[in-house]
Amino acid sequence: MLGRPTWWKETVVYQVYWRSFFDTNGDGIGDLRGVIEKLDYIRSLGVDFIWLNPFNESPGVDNGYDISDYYAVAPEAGTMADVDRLIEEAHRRGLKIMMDIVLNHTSDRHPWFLASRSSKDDPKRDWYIWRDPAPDGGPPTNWRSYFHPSCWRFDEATGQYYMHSFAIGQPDLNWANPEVRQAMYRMLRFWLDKGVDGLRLDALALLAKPETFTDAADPYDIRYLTHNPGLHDYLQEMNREVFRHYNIMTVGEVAFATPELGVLFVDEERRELNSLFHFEVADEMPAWDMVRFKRIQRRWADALRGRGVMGQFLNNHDHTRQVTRYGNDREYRVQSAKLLATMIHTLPGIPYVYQGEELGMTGVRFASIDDYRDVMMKSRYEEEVGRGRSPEEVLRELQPLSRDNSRTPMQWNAGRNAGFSAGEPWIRPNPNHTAINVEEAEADPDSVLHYYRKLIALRKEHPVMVYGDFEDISGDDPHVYAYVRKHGDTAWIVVLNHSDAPGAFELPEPYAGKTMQLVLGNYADADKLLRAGKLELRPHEARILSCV
Ligand code: TEU
Ligand code: CA
Repeated sequence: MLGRPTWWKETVVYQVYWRSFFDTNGDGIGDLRGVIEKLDYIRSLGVDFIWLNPFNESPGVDNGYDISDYYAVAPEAGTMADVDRLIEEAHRRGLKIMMDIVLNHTSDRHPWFLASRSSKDDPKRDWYIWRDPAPDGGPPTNWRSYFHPSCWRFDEATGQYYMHSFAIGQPDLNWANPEVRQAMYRMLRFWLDKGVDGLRLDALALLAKPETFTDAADPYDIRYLTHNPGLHDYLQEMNREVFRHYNIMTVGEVAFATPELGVLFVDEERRELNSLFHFEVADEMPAWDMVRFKRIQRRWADALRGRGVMGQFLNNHDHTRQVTRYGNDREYRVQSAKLLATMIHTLPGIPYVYQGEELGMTGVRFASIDDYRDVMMKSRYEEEVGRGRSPEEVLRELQPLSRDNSRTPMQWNAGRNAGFSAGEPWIRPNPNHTAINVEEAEADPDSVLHYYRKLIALRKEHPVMVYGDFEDISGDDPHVYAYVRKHGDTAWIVVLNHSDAPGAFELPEPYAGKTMQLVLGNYADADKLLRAGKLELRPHEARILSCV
């Protein structure tokens, strides 16, 4: 169902949020040398690709997504020599490197923006989005930013507002200007010529701005910031000018993508991107809803069948850890983490593992807003408290989805700072690192970690996991999810009981009564061979069965 065989369709990606991964110099911030030191660990998982969050020079307003020099490495991350060595050492181990590229905005300290804001006549003025104040002197429109009540910031020097879809320190570039586009293509070639094997393209849906700058009926529904006319012209041009000249994998971060919109980005015939992330789950589905999740998967599978590919993930550096948000991180943490992994790795698409997910790491609740670092959470907190609401109540409300849930240090061992740093970490470690950590997980044959290794290894042996067609056979059952992946003579049935209660699943024709072999399950004592009519399932039980 994933069309013609291609290397990047067969990959598994491991996301490294380097500033929280491993600190080698005791400044409390993870670094590129830390990634190099842990390459053997990463390789031991069986993954193919490492996605590194941005490591370019940046004032750090949004943890590196505000770039002030695309050609320089942030000093806290390391040096250009470290990048070169990381690429080399990764390649030596058969691992590929995916860079995270921020195209929509720069830092407000980037020389381009400094020039742009200096005068209305500056040649770089048109590189950003400047507008006159509204007649009352206020912002040009009522649009919100992802992080702030308005996406407009008044600039005294020239008496105009600039647009920032994210933080105030992240002014949006004007992609309608061909000079901006060429500058970005040049930058992409620079990194690809270094040997980078893949690109994760940040906030891609926002590149093209609305055609008219008028108030939105509902400013909170920020879809107006995305999918505007011109976007696909830019992507086709980017592909012509850059992507098609390299043997790379590209993945677009596409907010508010529906299957209908999504196919426009990844349809192989259109030659834009290889794959995308949609956010129908991570951003748009606040709490776990199995029926809704199944529909999302069915709709995407139907839209992309034979045409294109998507990434499968439930968490990343912007979203609360999956076992906490969607599973049960208490009584069933281990089984639940394994069930979610089984699902992500057996649904059609390219699976992504976010650092620490392979340990079943959980979200965090810090006692005070001062322990949080995330610019998005902090500015929402200020906005709500500024309205006169109780600070405690606002904190409680923001904690479950704070982006810091996934940004606490990687838990290497039970020791000081989870083994992450010898210094004072930039963000506090999750106190549960004493029980949940790599060292413990290595020693326990039933750990989430060992399960991930088995799951990832399976993909290398069984093309059905990559190329198999997908059919949901569980209808709208609110707890049990069952589907078939079929490829040539191979038919796999995945059965998942996403519930704290036992469940059952009756296999439909033509599978009822067939003999099946257990490929992998998350309960050690599950039957290895069974003639299945009705399957009895324990809480959070996951089984991959193969028809024999
Ligand atoms: O996120 C952009 C984004 O569009 C949102 O979908 C994201 O889910 C948001 O943070 C709400 O949860 C990207 C990066 O992943 C994020 O870390 C950056 O802050 C942002 O772009 C700006 O560069
Ligand atoms: Ca460091």
